[in-house]
Amino acid sequence: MKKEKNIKSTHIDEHSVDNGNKVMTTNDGVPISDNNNTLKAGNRGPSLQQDHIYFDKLMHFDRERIPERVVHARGSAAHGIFETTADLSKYTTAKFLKKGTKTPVFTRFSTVAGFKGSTDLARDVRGFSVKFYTEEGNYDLVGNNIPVFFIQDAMNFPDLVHAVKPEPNNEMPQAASAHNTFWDFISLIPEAAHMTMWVMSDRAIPRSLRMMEGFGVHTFKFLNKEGKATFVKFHWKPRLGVHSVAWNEAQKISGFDADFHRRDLWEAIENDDYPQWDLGVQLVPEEDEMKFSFDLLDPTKIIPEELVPVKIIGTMTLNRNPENFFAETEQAAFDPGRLVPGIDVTDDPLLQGRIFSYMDTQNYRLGGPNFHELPINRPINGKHNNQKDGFARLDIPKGEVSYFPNSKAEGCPYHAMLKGETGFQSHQQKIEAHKVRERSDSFADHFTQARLFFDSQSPEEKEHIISALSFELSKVDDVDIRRRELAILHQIDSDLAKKVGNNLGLTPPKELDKLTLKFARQNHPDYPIKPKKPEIKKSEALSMKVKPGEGTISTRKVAFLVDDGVSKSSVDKMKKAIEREGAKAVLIASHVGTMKFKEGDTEEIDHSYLTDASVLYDAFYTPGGDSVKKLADNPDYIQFLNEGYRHCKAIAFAKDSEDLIQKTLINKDEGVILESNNNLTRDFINAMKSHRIWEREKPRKVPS
Ligand code: HDE
Repeated sequence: MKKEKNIKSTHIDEHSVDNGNKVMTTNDGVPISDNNNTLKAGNRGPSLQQDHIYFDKLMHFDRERIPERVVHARGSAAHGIFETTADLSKYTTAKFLKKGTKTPVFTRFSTVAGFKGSTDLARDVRGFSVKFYTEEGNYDLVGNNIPVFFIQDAMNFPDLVHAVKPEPNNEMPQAASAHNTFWDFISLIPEAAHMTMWVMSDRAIPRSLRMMEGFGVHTFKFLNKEGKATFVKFHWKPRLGVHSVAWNEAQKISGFDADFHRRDLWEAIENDDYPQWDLGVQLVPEEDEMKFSFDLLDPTKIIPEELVPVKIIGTMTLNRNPENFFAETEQAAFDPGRLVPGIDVTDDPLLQGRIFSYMDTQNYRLGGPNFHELPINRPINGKHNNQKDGFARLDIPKGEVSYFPNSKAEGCPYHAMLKGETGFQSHQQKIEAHKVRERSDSFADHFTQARLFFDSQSPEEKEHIISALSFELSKVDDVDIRRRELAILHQIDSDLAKKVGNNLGLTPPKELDKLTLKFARQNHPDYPIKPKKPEIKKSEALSMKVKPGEGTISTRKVAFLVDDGVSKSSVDKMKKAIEREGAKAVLIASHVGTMKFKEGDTEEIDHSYLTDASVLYDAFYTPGGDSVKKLADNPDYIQFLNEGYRHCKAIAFAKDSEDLIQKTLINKDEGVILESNNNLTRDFINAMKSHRIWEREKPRKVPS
């Protein structure tokens, strides 16, 4: 993996503060003599009002919090570089997309529904925001890990968010869509059907932020030097493949380590295992806008990769953790309206609505209009305009001129056009229209792509979707809502609806509910409208199973289940083999501290069956030695293995483990590697490469 550190700082280093060997001061730089005691009248007397040092400290403390993001409140981020590897000059003038250009980036991943302190492993969409600090200003690609959205028009966004967030009367449940109000809303708007399928799939419970795709979601436009537009969809493809955990596992991880994804990202970067994604684009010539069975402006639709292939144009490498979470990750202001010359928005009504909200939210959250001057948000090429004043202004503009046109500052700062540069240009699209509040009937096909997604999944993935829908709808206590959603599912796939219905004790209605139809007809008076014939019925790219990623085990965490008396050679042989492939071995024993090997050597152990949990690891190995007998009597060890098996992970045993296996609920299969029957290291690594042995779930013996 590439080990190049970030190429150009984003003004952040200039602002970083080093307290090393410095005297403690007040905010005005006055040295402090005592940071333990307030000023009192006598050492047992009342505090004095003149204690400006205490007031200085508490005034700041009382204002430490700023409003969290209304959505995407919980997130983690990293710095990195983006390198363009393709020639795009035919399509866009964007300078950072010139082949060979390296651009610093800051990338923030997030969940949507939970509060800032909620768990990482919620079933949810993940935000995937990238700020490119280009030579022509900041470009933000503010996307998600799911390529479509629930709604088509920005007007419905606050309602969607209110429905999914904890309910207003009792503020429950936290970071979960499995409740009445979410499904009430979703079951009334059939346009949500496609995204609902994605959110109920394993995409919504990623194994790692480093193992998920990213999508720009909307169709955007590239503009070339002639001003010609090309429609473009953006895709981030992770080098480590696309992987998820099991739902049962996700719920347990939330308890054992609510920071699981944040920690994983942080540790990978600290270990120089830099996460990488390739950026891909789907390009559609302007004249082909109407060529498809779906509308390119509808954010509930993808362009199947079979129709327009994804062309890889560059690579992003995240290689530096933030120094300070608040100053960088929390204060980062992403906005789909941060565009650079050569990239423009389309008329997608959701995208159009986003252009207002982000700037507005940042004005509020970051305390005024000068948030651009915060180090994390500053463009590297500097900003020059006549805007002035406002809360927390950091820049000190020189001179008497703050207007344009002017003669006193020789017309500066000048329009790009005045000196032969083009500057930012909007696409000169012709518009001839009436002002209406309406929805285009080309947005009215709500089920074809939901079906395409479901039909493209492997049998195991389909089972997971059925289980997720059954879980969520079981938590809905209003039978009318359950029935309404079942009617929507029936439109997608009757077998899917039947199976979910069985778990709810309901027969799915064949027709959409009267209320659903009523709301759909508010947008489309003639609803349902006969959809156009789809171009394809299956798309391989939509299945995580069909897309095995790189088949790598790089950075995977393997638990070595040991105890005093374990054979060092048995440990070392496996350790060497998996480390060669980039995986990490973590020794777990019945106690932390010094552990004795059979051969007499010792090792310091940081993890025990008490402090760690099976769900935090990707695979398990039980080395040989005298430890094997001890482990057979250790219920925590047996639980580790049973859970690992339940979650379909690769499990390997050194020789003489037969009696021990008898004590577990493990049934031998291709993911259970025995030194006595297999090529231990090779077969274990291959089993790990397949990520999970999902087939194991069917004849499952281990309870939830
Ligand atoms: Fe957002 N969204 N959104 N959104 N969104 C915000 O902006 C909004 C939408 C997305 O890492 C907010 O700074 C509206 C789609 C991400 O800091 C807010 C609409 C997609 C992030 C906002 C949408 C997204 C946000 C809250 C419908 C995927 C986190 C805090 C018109 C393409 C950015 C903030 C970060 C954050 C509004 C729909 C992605 C309130 C009005 C579609 C990744 O402005």
